[in-house]
This record gives sequence, structure tokens and C-alpha cells, in this order.
Amino acid sequence: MKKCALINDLSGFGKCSLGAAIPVISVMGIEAHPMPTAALSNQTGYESYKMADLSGYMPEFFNEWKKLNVDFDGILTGYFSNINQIECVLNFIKSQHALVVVDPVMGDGGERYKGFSDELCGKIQELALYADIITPNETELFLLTGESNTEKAARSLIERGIGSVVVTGIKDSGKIGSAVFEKDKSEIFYTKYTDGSYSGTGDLFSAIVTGLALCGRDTFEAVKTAAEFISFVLENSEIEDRNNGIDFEKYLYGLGAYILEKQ
Ligand code: PXL
Repeated sequence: MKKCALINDLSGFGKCSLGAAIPVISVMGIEAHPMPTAALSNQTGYESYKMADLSGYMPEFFNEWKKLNVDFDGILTGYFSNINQIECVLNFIKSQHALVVVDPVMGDGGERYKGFSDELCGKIQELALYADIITPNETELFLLTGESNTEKAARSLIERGIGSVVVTGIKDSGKIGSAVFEKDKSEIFYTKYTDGSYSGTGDLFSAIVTGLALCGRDTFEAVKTAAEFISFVLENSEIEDRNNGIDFEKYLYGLGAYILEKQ
């Protein structure tokens, strides 16, 4: 079976990060191997939470993985809280020949998230340049490049060696788009716009794109499928609190069936 390392936090409530990525990768018939960067009672959007930072364990954990002599097919990274975690992950990536997907979590709506210093953003940029696929929103794309035109920004990253730049959350009168930029081609996929942000949707998106890429699908098909899946789940979710995430569990089987059908 193919093996995918998932580097992200583990939150007890919020159905995000590893809690979203593990089931998605598993249902696609790929082994999910989590490397937790932190453990939280619940994600940070709730009024209160407790967090155990696991940064100090990461070098030892990666060292143990090294002893297991595993070749990973894929590596997916998400949220980082400090540059040491990224340094560790860079060493791991350099030791593998895997498809690397980086979700460069840094901000949204034109603002950086709390705690994202110039230094941390710079390190995330360094990591992104090792990726085959990156999945920034427009804010993150601008932070990565210093360029405020989406197409120009994406093209500048492709010139620096990133194979596919996937830009999420592009709003356009009642629709929301995910654009894929590659060297010789670009395309945007629209779905219905639903106001506000829902916990875990970005993590589900990057995990679906990673899983499909590992199943041999091109990034255009992977992004179209991920966007349509999340849009469908959102429309069919009963949401009391956006922090709780969306009802993806009810439709996960559909992702598994999709893989089997088109094998
Ligand atoms: O993907 C959302 C997410 C993941 N992990 C943590 C978070 C959030 C959103 O706020 O706080 C710890």
C-alpha cells in the first residue's frame, strides 16, 4: 500500500487537521502515518482550549521513523507554530523521494493569523519551495510572494520550481473558486459560495488533493473533485457552530467509491 505522512496537529474537537486528514487518506486506500505537531483539547477557534506543544518530540519521532526504514509515497504538511518544527520537516522531506504537498497556513482575509511572524512566514516560504503541490488561499499566496496579482504570484512560484500552485477561496459573485496553475496550463473550478469559514475545510481539501494525486490523478481533476466534495458536504451539513466542522463523515464512502470506480 502507498504510505502518506501527515504532519499536522491533533485537535479533539473541530474535525480539522489530523482529525480530517487521516480518514480522508485512509478511505482512499492509502496508509495514513500521522506526525502530530501538537495535541489540543479542541481547535483554537473555540473560546477556550488547552494545547500540548509536541515540537520537542518531533526530532526524536522522526529519528524513530528513520530506524523503521520507511519510504513514503506522500508527505502532507499543515499548520506549524514555530520554525523548529519546519526545520525538522525539511530534514525529513530531504530524506525522502515523496510527493510533497504543503498547505502554507499563514493567514486569511488579508490578515496573518496570530503568531505568524516574518520569521515563521519566511520559513514556511522555504518549505513551500520543496513542494510539488501547494494549496494557499490568496492571502497566503501574497505572503509567499509579496505579489498581489494572483496569476503573477502563482507564476512566480512555478518559476521557482513548484509543480502545481492551487489557490483556494477565490470569491466571484456568489461563487467560490479554486484555481490550479501549472507551467503550461491553468484552470479555475467554481462551486457555490457559502458565507464564513468552517473548521477543517482547508484540511479536508488538501488531504483530498493529496490522496487523489497519490492515486495518480492530475492536479486539475484532484482539485475539481475536492472542491465539489466539500461544497456538497457543506450543503448537506447541519451546522450549529462553525467551530465544530462539517459533516464529512457521512459522505467519506463516496470518496472511496470514486477511487475504486475510476481505477
Ligand atoms: O484547520 C483548522 C485548524 C487546525 N488546527 C488548529 C486550529 C485550526 C483552526 O483554527 O486552531 C489547532
